[in-house]
Amino acid sequence: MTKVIAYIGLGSNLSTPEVQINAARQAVKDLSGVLEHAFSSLYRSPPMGPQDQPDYVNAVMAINTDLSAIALLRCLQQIELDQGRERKDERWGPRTLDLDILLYGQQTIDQPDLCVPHYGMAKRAFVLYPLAEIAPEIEVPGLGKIAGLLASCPLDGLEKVS
Ligand code: ROI
Repeated sequence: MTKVIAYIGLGSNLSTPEVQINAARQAVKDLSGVLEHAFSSLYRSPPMGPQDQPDYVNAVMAINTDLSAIALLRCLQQIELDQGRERKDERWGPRTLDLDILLYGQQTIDQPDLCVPHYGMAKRAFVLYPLAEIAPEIEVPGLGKIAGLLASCPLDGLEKVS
């Protein structure tokens, strides 16, 4: 089966976020049908959305995979649950772990529970900057080259932490 490079956004703002991100990285690496291709630095940023929650730690991971996009999504959702993610009613509330498929090769996917490229990525510094660090030449389907996206995305308090 053909391998695809997929990009995953990782985020956490509860239960020692760095620990959550590193554990999630290992869990993704342990999936069968997945090889790690690259992993960005960790970045800290104030919450986008409700402000009465802790700062987030974010990173982006590139993998080489023969899992379908939906199979990958299900695996990522299981990792979120394994790391104590609770689905609350509050929109944009704090979370132990968020794993989003940002890109899946050059494919555009529009399904009820999976939208790729990720719908909010062009406006999110905490996604674009780590992505650009590991894929400076990447083209986001429908949105253009990463350099152009970065140029119109303010840092919004994003800082590299490691
Ligand atoms: N804000 C930041 N800075 N980082 C995130 O990963 C993040 N994730 C979210 C919301 C609540 C939108 N805010 C975020 O889901």
